[in-house]
Amino acid sequence: MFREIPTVLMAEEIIDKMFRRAKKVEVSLSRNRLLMHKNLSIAKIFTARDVAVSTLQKYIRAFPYINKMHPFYSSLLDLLLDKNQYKKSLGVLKWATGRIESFADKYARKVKGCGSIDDTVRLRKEFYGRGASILKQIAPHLRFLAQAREVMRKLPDINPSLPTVVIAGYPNVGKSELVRKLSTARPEIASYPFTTKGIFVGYFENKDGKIQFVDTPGLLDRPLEKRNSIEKQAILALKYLANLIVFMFDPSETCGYPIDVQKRLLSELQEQFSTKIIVVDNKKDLMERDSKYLKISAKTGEGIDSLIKMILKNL
Ligand SMILES: Nc1nc2c(ncn2[C@@H]2O[C@H](COP(=O)(O)OP(=O)(O)OP(=O)(O)O)[C@@H](O)[C@H]2O)c(=O)[nH]1
Ligand SMILES: [Mg+2]
Repeated sequence: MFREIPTVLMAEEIIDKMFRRAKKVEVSLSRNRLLMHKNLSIAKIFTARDVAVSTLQKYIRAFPYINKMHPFYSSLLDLLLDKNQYKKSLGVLKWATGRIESFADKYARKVKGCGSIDDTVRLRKEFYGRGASILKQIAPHLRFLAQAREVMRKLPDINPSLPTVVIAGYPNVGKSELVRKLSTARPEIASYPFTTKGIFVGYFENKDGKIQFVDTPGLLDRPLEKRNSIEKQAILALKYLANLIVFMFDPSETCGYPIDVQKRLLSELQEQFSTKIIVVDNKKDLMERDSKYLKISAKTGEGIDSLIKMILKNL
């Protein structure tokens, strides 16, 4: 989703790049030495400006507007980073490009009108100083955006237009295992074998189409305001993405949580979301209880075909 956001250079790095490029600038020799030096200084000023402005503009274009994102992503980002700071930092970058552009124009004009070779050099250096100082001023914002990029790059690629099944339940009941089994395409969760810390996605595809499975971090049964950011991510997935929810019980309680608290979580979700919920009992290979729910084993794959049929019927 946000993988194409480029690496954000720090202020010092942009300044270095500006000077390096400007240093390489040459102009054709001319008998009129003053004119030649004026042209050289102006060319260097504009080169330095272009490096700074194009770098900043690249970031301004690459970081998407939070308000224009799918609500799942905008709420997720709101959870994971400071949304106001994000907007502010991008605004500050825009401000900086304007300042650098207007300084470049101003100093180019001064160079044009100056009367000595020494002045062309002095004015050019003065412009460099101004440009560098603007970049230093925005250093905290570049740092923030570099961090935001790290957060954003790790967000899952979710296609909100695909039929989406979100798997919910207590931690360790086997949600990730199930998404792995249900997915025909290799899910991203493969690299997180134990506990899911974020949202991961798998896909099931057959001749009738494609279904998106969203594996969520385990939810504990507690009020929203007490939930940590990992649990809140799960809630957002349920709220904004789910066309269908699969709620998973672990009757064996090897997940570490008694069945009663798992039941309470199910009731809570039923109250909170109007989305259809399919309930399954997992870890059938370990134990089965007397219940009306479909019994599966995410580990051995038992019951998975029936579950897929149920999902297809309900989507
Ligand atoms: N015996 C047995 N073990 C299972 C089954 N399903 C999952 N497990 C095991 O239970 C443990 C937890 O499985 P996960 O899929 O990571 O559980 P999860 O619900 O994704 O956990 P969180 O991401 O922490 O919420 C793993 O060791 C799995 O191998 C099952 O059907 N039978
Ligand atoms: Mg998991």
